[in-house]
Amino acid sequence: MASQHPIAAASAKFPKPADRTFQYGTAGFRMKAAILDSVVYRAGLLAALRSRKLNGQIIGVMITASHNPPDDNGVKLVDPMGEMLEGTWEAYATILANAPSDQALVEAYDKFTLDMKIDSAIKPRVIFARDTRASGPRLVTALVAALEASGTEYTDYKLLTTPQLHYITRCLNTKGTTYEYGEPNEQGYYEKLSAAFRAAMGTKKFNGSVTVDCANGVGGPKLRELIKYLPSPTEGGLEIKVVNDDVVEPERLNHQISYQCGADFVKTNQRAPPSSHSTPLARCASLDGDADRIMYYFVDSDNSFHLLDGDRIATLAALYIGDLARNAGLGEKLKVGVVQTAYANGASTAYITQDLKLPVVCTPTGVKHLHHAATKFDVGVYFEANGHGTVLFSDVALKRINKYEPQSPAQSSALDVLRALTALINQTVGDALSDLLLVEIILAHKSWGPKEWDLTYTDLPNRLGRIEVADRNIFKTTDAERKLESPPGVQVQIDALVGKYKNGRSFARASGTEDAVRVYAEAATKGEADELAAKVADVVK
Ligand code: 16G
Ligand code: ZN
Repeated sequence: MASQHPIAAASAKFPKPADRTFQYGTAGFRMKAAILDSVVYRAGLLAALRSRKLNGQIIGVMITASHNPPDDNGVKLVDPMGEMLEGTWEAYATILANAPSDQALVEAYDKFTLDMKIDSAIKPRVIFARDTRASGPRLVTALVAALEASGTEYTDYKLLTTPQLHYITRCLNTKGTTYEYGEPNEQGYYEKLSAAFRAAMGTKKFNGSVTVDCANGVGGPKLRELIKYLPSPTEGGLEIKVVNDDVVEPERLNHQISYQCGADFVKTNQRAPPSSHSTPLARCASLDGDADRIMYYFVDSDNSFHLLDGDRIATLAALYIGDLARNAGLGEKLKVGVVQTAYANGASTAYITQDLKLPVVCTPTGVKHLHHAATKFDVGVYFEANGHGTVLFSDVALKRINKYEPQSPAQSSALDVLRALTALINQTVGDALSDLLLVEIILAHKSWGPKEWDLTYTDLPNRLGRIEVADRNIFKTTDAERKLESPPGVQVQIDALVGKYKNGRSFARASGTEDAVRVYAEAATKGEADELAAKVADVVK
């Protein structure tokens, strides 16, 4: 018998569960960690192919399941500029993951090499990292086996937040070019953020503290590390109180019941994690399990809870950056735009278009869609309501900002802050740590507490529901998920219902991560929003 192909030989150690079909979805592959070994092995092969196809540029691989429970895990690929894997390659990932045997896997791998004219002489290069889940080290073994079987040069960055891996990927691929992004290591990340933070802060002093719930995930130790690089509260710096940063017991991660922590807990339960001990009007924030999402919140003097979600961060950033651009004398030269999804509260959209007078684009759910749309503006602010987002500065915008000669001291100081923000804000992907510092800088410069921020507009009451259906795949949307084109006739019924409610708006879409359909509704009062959601759910069932 001929000796076995190294890829098949290594694959035999990570057999594919016969009864499973896998799909590279909006956030890569994600499922129970126990059945993920073959998927990670095969994702490693795809990373090697992708690197070869891009002439040996470095591809990132992140092992994380973000806000999911501790016994889940996942894997996703990062493209050379730190962006998410290009859409067409998601299908290749799915094909490799589902190859029924080791031999079929080698055939698919060889076929991709041939079809895409990939030069096998090129040495692939891959870097990877993981979050704090207990299954991480085991899955790394599967990944390394794939990288070795495919002749890939690799570096293990161990524990990182997802955005840190995106950052390092971009740094490595731009090193020595005019687009150099930073030092390609964790320390370089903290140094870049802290230098930008100090520059943006200028002589401003911080008022009060911010309490950050780290979901007992990788964001905890990384935030503690970042704090070491930031100006201390005694120097007028920001006081950051870290809570829920226990990564020794991985089962505490994102825990909604006993340990009550994380961005999802806050959004779902509309209350602060008990450990944040929030006092009236104190700033609080929660991260998710891999620190790419952040939610702010506070309790008012009457103890009512107020969530400041991704829509709020987007509007705050758009307001402030728009003002800075005008004050720096670049108002006409920097077109600021905001990208949202259908989940954005209608009041936030109205505020952006009517008060801030900025354009809004709506895209389907999933960071890659928002990110892509944001690149079309000089300054593209994008956030999902769930707290994932960032602000992108185009190359043209960066040149204008960096070259502009200020005409007055006022222009000069606005320009300094604007320049600092272009370095403070992670340009690769939404980053909870970078977003945290951004929000704090803006609030400090505006001398705003959470209440003033909250008062910029009033959210329309809304309701999000989850409906189990026989087959979610029959639900096909159009118009950035705001309308259903299939099943036929359903949209007409939704429209008729919406028409009966003041400020009514509702849509239904199949979830990309769960076997369910989500229904969102908003209306003038809470009772009406609940009623509309329930009626639309009845139509969908
Ligand atoms: C994924 C997406 C997230 C989106 C969510 C929607 C990324 C990195 N993550 O987690 O942005 O909000 O899916 O989930 O793109 P759904 O399709 O189940 O509603
Ligand atoms: Zn996440």
